[in-house]
Amino acid sequence: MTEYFSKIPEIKFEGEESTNPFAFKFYDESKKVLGKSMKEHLRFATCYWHTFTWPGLDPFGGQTFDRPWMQAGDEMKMAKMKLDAAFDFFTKIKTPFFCFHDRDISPEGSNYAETQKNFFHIIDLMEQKINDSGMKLLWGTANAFSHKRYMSGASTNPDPEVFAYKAAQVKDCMDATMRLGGQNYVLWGGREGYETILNTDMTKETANLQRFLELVVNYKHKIGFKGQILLEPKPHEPTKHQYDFDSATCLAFLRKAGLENEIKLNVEVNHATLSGHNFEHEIAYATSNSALGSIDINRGDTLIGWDTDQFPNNPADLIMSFYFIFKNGGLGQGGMNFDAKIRRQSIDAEDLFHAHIGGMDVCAKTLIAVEKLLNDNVIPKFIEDRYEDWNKNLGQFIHNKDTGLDDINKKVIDDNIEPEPRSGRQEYLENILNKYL
Ligand code: XLS
Ligand code: NI
Ligand code: NI
Repeated sequence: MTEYFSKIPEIKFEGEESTNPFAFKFYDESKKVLGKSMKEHLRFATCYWHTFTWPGLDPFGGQTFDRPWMQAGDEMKMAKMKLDAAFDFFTKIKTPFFCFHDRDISPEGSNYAETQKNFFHIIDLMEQKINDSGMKLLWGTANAFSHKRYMSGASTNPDPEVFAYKAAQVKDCMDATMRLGGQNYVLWGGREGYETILNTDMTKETANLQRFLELVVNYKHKIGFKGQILLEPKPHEPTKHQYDFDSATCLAFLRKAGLENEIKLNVEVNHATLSGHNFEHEIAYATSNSALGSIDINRGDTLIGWDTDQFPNNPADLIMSFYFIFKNGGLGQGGMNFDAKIRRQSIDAEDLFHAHIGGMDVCAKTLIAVEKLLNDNVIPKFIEDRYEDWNKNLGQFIHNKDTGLDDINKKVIDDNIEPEPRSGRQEYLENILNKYL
């Protein structure tokens, strides 16, 4: 048993006036908002990779964290110590869910059979911990991007052996996710993209990616996995051109493959900003196409160009995304995974708690704001009214399947149509939104 988090108490809700840094100020898990408890709406997950595995690297510097399970030595012993610490953390922070990659929880062996043995050994222990603690698994995923075998991609690698290796990993990880009661299975492309067209057959690579997704969906049905399969868009990092650039690109890919009813999206804040959109655009796109599965919550830094994966700290960044999520009935089987890491100077055990407490409070505060926004109905009503004329004669005429371009042309002349420009009222709406923050 590791003592790493032993000095930190269980985190409880104390309210806005509390000065206790180890207490929630806004996240009151049983508080009812929009008809459900905060816990049920927000469905928070702690992620295993950034929180317990990431050693504090940046592009110019090495490890800064010195966790007991990061020492040299018997790797399986370290993996078990990490598992103990992780469940200790979960039960104190009380995110109801967690997420993991296969390689976060157990080390590679000298061949795949040994890797598989290591993995299922930890899965057995994890299953026990889940049963004892009541923690739930939001999603599992396979890491097919860190090892050098994946440097030229996994399912888009020119070498079919690499494809096969990834497929082997994903099969095991899907089995484990199902066994642990996982509610989703996530596929983040990692290196599914390319660096230079000089050495790349894009047609072949994308056909192989499609084949891989088909294999995953077929296997889901074969084993009777009830969770959602989710694709996580990201525009670049690691590769220059990712095939899963953003929500629109992923959806176009899924539709071409005929898999749009089988695979939904796991949308991440910092990936949205890296793609030149923002999170609310990505969420609005996903919800308007009934494709939102789950979200990875974090933030980037406008002054740093890479995926800094910081914890969210500003409701203004999230409010419109939450608006689209909760206006559309919430996250369903998905959740909010803190795919976020503390800064590399935040080296203490308690820093992990400050980060999660802050992130959970910011999301709770945003949810409360969205409840007011929806109940006051000023912004939703404004949007509805702005498109109101589409319910009237002309709108219906345009949508009538018997109407042609020539009929519309004739109508413009016959009815002497002269559109009057109308204000978009952006500043007025920004002032209204400001009231809720
Ligand atoms: C990386 C991704 C990754 C996925 C899981 O940028 O966000 O963490 O969520 O593989
Ligand atoms: Ni990310
Ligand atoms: Ni992510």
